[in-house]
Amino acid sequence: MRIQVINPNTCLEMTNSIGKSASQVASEKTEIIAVSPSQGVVSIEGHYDEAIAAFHLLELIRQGEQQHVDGHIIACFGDPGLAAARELATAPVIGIAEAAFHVASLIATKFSIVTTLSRTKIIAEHLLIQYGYTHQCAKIHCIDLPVLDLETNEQETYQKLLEMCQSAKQDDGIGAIVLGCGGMAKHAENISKVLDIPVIDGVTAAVKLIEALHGLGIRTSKWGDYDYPNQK
Ligand code: 2AL
Repeated sequence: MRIQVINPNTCLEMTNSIGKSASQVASEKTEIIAVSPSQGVVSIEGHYDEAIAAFHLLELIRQGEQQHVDGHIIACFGDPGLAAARELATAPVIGIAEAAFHVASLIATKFSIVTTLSRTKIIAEHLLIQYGYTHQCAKIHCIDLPVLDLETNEQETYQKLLEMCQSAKQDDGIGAIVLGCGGMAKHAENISKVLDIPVIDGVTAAVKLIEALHGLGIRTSKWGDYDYPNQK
């Protein structure tokens, strides 16, 4: 099977690192196609960025459908354009925030999120409400470094992430940590090993969820609001 992993920002380094993380967990028979838009925003750090990114992402979803991919992943923690993408797609579409929340909720009664900038916190809060996970999320922590620092300043961001995950583990009364950015995927395994607590990254979680849906032969419903957009 083929999974299109879309980094909705235009940062190619991040697209490559997300693709690598996805490939590491994909089964032997799964091909990961990591893509990003050529136009849009270089990182997604607020509502405006999300709106621009969602517009360009939808074109990539359309292209992926034309290439008959078996699933799409929206690899940004705000899950931008998710419902609209599902209208365009017959293959399943999964956002990395919803994938991470679903998986974390299966292995812990409570989790905390460690994300990037404080201004993106509200986006995660809105998603928790929308997906029905508010009662399971203890706290949202922000490392307060720009998204692109995950590529350009890898060591410092890793250290900050590690420290924040450590205090979340100690203080929040949780059983798992969710990483709140596509660019953090590469650090999940290490942090989990060092801190000895499940650290859920949405990119890898989404790969395994898409593989599961594919195995079950389940695709996006075209009955109801996820039907193709009305022709005008
Ligand atoms: C993100 C993400 O996952 N990619 C990006 O550009 N911005 N979200 C975030 N909260 O940092």
